[in-house]
Amino acid sequence: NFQHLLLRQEEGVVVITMNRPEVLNAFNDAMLQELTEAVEEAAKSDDVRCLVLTGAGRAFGSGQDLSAFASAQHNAEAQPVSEHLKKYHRLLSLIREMPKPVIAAIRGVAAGISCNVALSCDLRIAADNARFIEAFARIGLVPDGGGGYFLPRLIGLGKALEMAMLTDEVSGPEAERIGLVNKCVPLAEFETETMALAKRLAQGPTRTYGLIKQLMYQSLDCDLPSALELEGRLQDAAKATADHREGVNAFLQKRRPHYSGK
Ligand code: T3D
Repeated sequence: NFQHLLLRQEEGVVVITMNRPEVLNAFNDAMLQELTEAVEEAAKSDDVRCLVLTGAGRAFGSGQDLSAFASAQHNAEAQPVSEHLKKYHRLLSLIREMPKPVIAAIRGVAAGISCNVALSCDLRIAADNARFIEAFARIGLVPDGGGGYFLPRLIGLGKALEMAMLTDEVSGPEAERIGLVNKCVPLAEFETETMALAKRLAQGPTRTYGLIKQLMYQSLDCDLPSALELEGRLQDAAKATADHREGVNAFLQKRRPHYSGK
């Protein structure tokens, strides 16, 4: 039972909705902690084969709750912000490392660290009213929550610097054009399209998706010989899955595969 999250599960998909709509789902400590717990549970559960992260009301999220942030700043015993950021880092690592797909579904604004939590997910679907804002420099901060890592890798260094320095809003259609999101859809179709994508992934070869995440994310940061060595190891693992055998059998029998996620 969560105070600041809504959870629902349907056909192997768990939808986690950040639920502080009165502040556009800004992160306070409690919501961050609950989200980390919910993501950790979803990562462990065999019944969950795809996770969707979204926001209640008119926004995905407005970043760190600035009222909580301001009061902490005025506390003489406040810990350094780098200590506080470790709590976000745990969430980001869980999302990247969980061996199943994670989708960020963005309607309305995604600002500051909420934007970067969305960027840490494997796929992003946006409504056409989405607004992505790397708001940090507006209040004299550098992009945190992995922004300096995810942004240039997704959209290239030039665009990353532009978003971080100018802090201008990027719309949903523009986000799709520059590769910040995979797909932008009309607001009226947003929920249907999100669930269709999530259910499609939940019916896929889950273990292989986990291996694909490992291959892509580790290859980004290593040289070609290491990437090819990694590819060999991961393909050995994929070859040993029940879903690989099912995929080949289904092809030979000219039928649709039924993947168990194993
Ligand atoms: O502590 C650490 O670990 C450091 C980490 C920092 C990471 C960060 O995320 S820094 C960036 C923090 N976020 C921002 O700077 C964004 C602040 N919000 C805005 O600039 C605007 O609200 C938006 C551009 C996101 C949306 O604008 P708009 O016009 O659509 O909505 P609004 O009217 O500004 O907001 C609606 C309400 O939400 C409003 O409250 P009210 O007036 O109705 O009572 C507003 O104050 C509240 N709200 C929006 N964002 C936040 C917030 N309240 C607290 N914290 C927020 N981040």
